Amino acid sequence: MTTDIDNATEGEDALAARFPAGFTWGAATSSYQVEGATTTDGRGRSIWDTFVAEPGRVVDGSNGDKAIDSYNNIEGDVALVGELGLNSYRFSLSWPRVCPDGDSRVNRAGLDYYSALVDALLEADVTPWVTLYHWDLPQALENAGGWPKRDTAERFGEFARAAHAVLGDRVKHWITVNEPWCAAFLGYASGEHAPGRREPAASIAAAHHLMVGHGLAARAIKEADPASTVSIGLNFYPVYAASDTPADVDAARRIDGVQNRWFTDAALKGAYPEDIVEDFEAVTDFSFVEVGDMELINAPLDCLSVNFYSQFTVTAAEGGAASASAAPTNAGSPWPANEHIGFVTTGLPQTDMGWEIAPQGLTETLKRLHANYPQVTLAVTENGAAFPDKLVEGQVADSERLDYVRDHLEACADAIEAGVPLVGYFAWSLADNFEWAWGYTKRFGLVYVDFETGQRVVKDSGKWYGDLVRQARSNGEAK
Ligand code: IFM
Repeated sequence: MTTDIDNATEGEDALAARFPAGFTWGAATSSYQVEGATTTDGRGRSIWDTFVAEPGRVVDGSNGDKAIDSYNNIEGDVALVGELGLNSYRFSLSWPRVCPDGDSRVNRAGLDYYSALVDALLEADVTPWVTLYHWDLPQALENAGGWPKRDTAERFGEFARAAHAVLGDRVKHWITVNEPWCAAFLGYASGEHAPGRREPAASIAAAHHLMVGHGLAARAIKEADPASTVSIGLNFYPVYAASDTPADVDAARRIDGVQNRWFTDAALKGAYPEDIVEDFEAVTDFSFVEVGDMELINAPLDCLSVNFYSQFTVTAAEGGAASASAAPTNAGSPWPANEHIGFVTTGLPQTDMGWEIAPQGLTETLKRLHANYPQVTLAVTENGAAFPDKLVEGQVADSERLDYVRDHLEACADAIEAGVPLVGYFAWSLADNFEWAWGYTKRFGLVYVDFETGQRVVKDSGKWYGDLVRQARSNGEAK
């Protein structure tokens, strides 16, 4: 006779067996969301420090001043990564911690923190994956015009070089820019993210300069260490039309184009998709694109980092949520050409963000990316879900998150079996943290954090993920 628990264990063994030896198993965080210590050891001000201080920008009026205090807790956080059995950890560098004024002056104390984190990870046999830009632009660069200005991209290339000069002997996996879609369009078009500007034309220039910055950073890292793995982190969503009317089908084309093809085609084909260029021409003349930019953006990449959470269904008809703030998802309304596109729900279960749970969309996305860009390996560098967790008698029984992670890992295994060169999976996030404009109201962690005391408790989903990872890694060693 088997019990439910036996069945669950058999299911997990079977899932673990579907991943290849050497697979990267990780969890991810980002600097502003976890570090705190925003004025410590010479860190400069970032656009998020400014943004959160403006009334109404963050739903609970909170900020990242303390976050989950990871800056002062290297040992504890690395121990958690070890407790989960992970072989990799993805974190980002705070640019203003390294370059407080965004210029060539490097703050050695800031780099010392990352150096100590890297050493602690390596000591624990955990491979660091470092993201260079996860949205905390030095305020000094925003004061000079921000990402819509080309100079910001040049400064980013210098920052990448400086960071690599200190960490590159030990860090071999680099992600240049995380989710430029959010940085450009939520930051400069819908204004929901820092710096909170609502300037459609500038947002498209920002998107371009984020990609120029990506190219400059990729080149700097590859020049310094040709053996390193360079990647860019992009967020993908399958996009469906709400109906087969030509207007809805065109709405889906436009959202798919800006969300799934704009950055990927630039990085991996060296050209922006023509249909979206035509859409954007309604608001910009592209005079910010210089000769040689597309070749630079098309710098050889080793890996494409895939962040995946949900799917979109869109309509051109009245009745859908018309803007990012009203949308059931985080989908922005980044430029006037889509101001009549709405986002509709389809009845699927949703997370606490209101994001539909659609794991088969991850398989679909990975297969599509491999078909369109066969030259790179793929890694899922973010995947996870917010739910309103409760700590009860020392336990967080987050079965919905556990199911979410398991179903998305099944989706990854399906993609691998279909021939997709998927090399890794990072859960978002290692621990509950500051969820941008949602403050501390949304919990994504595998580890629960008491935001008052900083106490960490591994949730049931984290325990489950840890067991799966240990099983998969031991299978790999036996192979
Ligand atoms: O918390 C964010 C992360 O910073 C970027 N990707 C999406 C996550 C969940 O919203």
